[in-house]
Amino acid sequence: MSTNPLVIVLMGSKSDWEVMRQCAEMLTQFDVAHECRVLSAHRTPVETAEYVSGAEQRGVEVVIAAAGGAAHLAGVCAAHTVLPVLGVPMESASLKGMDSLLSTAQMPAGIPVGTLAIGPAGARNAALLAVAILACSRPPLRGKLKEFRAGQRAKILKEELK
Ligand code: RP5
Repeated sequence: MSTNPLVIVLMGSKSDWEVMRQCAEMLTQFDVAHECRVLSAHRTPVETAEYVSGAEQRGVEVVIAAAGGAAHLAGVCAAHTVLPVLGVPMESASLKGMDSLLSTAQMPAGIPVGTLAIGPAGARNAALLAVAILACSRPPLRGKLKEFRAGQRAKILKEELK
């Protein structure tokens, strides 16, 4: 789904895709047009800056950026746009994602990154938060979000422990 994306989903490596596809799937579930790309803050710094700088002009409203280690992709994205940037820390081999979490969350004042949880929960919640942001000016989307919450509630309430 990539025609006139409202949300762009960036990740620092294809190795992040297994987790970040859950973000894309959630956006698809809400029929939110999005575009997913691998772009790295340190391996493709120029291309990352160009892509994110041009996002607003393309009609993008939310940027989601996922990275592992101290790669700091979300912060770099936020430096190049005033669109809301949501960061998803990827679980890393050596520090289990604590490095990713801190490099994404601990932005100095002035350039914010809304940081989600490490890994799959963060990937899914980034999509849900993007939907909530978009829903501020799209009542039908807000309706879908309420339906989603109602579905979760119903699922919990019918659980039986045997
Ligand atoms: C980061 O480095 C990526 O976001 C990824 O999580 C991590 C490892 O990348 P690969 O070495 O698997 O490409 O930039």
